[in-house]
Amino acid sequence: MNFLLNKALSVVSVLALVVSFSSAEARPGNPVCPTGQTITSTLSTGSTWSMCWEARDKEGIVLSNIRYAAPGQALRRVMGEMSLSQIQRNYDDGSPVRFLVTSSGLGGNNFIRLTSSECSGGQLRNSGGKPVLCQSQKDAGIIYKRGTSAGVSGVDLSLLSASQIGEYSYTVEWLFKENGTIQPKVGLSGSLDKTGTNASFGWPIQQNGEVGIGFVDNYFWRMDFDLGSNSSNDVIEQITSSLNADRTKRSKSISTITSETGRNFSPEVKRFWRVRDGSETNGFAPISYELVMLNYDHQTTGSNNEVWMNKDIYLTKYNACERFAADNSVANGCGWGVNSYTNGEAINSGDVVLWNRISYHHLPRDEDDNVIGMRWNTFKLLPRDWHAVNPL
Ligand SMILES: [Ca+2]
Ligand SMILES: [Ca+2]
Ligand SMILES: [Ca+2]
Ligand SMILES: [Ca+2]
Repeated sequence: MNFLLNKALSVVSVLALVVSFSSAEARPGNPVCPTGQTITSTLSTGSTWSMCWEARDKEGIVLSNIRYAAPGQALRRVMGEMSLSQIQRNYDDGSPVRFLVTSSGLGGNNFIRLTSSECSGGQLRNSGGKPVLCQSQKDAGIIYKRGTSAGVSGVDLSLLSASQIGEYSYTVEWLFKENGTIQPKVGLSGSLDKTGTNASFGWPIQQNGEVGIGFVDNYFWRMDFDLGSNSSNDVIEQITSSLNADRTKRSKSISTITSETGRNFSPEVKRFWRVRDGSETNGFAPISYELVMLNYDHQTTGSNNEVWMNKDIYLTKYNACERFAADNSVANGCGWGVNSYTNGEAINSGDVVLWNRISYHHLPRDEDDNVIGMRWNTFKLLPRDWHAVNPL
């Protein structure tokens, strides 16, 4: 009787949440997606991905309740919600900073209508009657190979959308791999929107001396990891592998991050971070996901003394109003961006959000005249001890 009453109350409270928050702020707590917003895909080895998708005016495509199952295993939640939460544009000539996600938005009218030929073999998903998302499977090549036996190959689940913001286009593609890896990518294309005459700030692209002005795009990804069945017991660890004084050995150390902070990657000590569950295991070790930096050769702190640009990642306690990494609405007492979200709250065994920034400096080439070939920027989320053996 108590159980039934509790269930009834929890259903009522879920309904109340759905009613009381706008869709942009709703916390996915219920694994049932709104009608038509479910994505499930079984890959060639038998791995399965399941999630909800939503088209928002600002962030474009937002994914929630992302769950993964290795072949023959049960679905386990990885992420509560994931979004491209800001694109910050800084021009090399010192022109004013732009926040493209909040000032223009990747969604709404800025979504580019996708055609069936752009989604060959896949399925187009509509928002407001417009095809904005292509769900498909793509050849991912060899997953592993050993000795002379045939290698094992697989496919990726690909979710792709494209947006036009002024002269530039941004293509966002999420890859979900057989082994549980998530790889979000942003592709810059379109046309240069700023030209000048001073080659110090760019690159000549016309015989008359016209210069394409360089710029840095910073892609901020917001990842509300919610590992396993409990979203409030996740732990962040920092792992380093440091050379000893005579540079003959490399020693690993692990530290738990107990309160909100911003951190920087370090190739020298191989510093990285993982989110691990506080209780669930693979039967032996705690399940976790690690952040794998890629394209770090372009990472930069940016101009204008922007303090939030001094860190690569931020780790914060979940707060529904903390939606954009920068230029967030400060109505209702919410912070402006990641630096203000990072205000000392405890995150040890809690509901954590990981913010990752990837910089890309575009120094124009003559080939950008008059369309820029796609430039991709990406990183990976890699399972660490999600399985006790290679699940494939
Ligand atoms: Ca030219
Ligand atoms: Ca958890
Ligand atoms: Ca905080
Ligand atoms: Ca979380």
